[in-house]
Amino acid sequence: MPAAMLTRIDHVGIACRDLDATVALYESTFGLTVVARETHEDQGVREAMLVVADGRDNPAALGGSYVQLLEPLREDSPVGKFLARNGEGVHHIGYGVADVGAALATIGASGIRLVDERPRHGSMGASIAFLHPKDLGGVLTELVQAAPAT
Ligand code: MC0
Repeated sequence: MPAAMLTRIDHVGIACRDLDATVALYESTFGLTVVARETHEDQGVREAMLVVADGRDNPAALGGSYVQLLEPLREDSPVGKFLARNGEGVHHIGYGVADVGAALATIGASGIRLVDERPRHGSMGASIAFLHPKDLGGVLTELVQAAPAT
């Protein structure tokens, strides 16, 4: 068994049809605050990150935790296809790691299918990689190495 490599739940990614309406729902229901809004053309998605815990109270966790609301830019994108199949709901879980490249190498060697063979750019300057849901109990899983604190 490898040494524990997940440092926190970085975010829960939630697929929605109307980003602005869903942001308003999470703000009014939970008092959450949007800390970033980004469009990722390569992923076919626009998104909002709402902070749950900023991580300053727990430096060992190497980052904060968030709700990530995702609206597809196109029907043939990962979130567009997910919505057509399942409707709105939890799309993926993102876990914090100290070193996403090292985590990918260890997990890949264990036989889990990697969606991303190499880390790429994610929300808020993070370095990320996805693991295939079919090898992880039906859960699309993302590894997140947060950008260094400024
Ligand atoms: C697809 N499947 C899922 C799923 N998406 N299962 C659980 N959770 C999901 N989110 C299942 C389908 O139901 C299907 O099952 C099988 O996987 C193949 O799905 P597909 O859509 O027909 O096939 P692919 O191969 O085109 O796509 C699947 C794959 C893709 C996971 C490779 O969705 C992908 O590359 N996802 C990673 C990127 C992503 O999700 N980006 C959006 C968030 P059956 O049983 O019918 O075979 S971007 C983001 O979040 C970034 C900005 C960030 O956090 O920083």
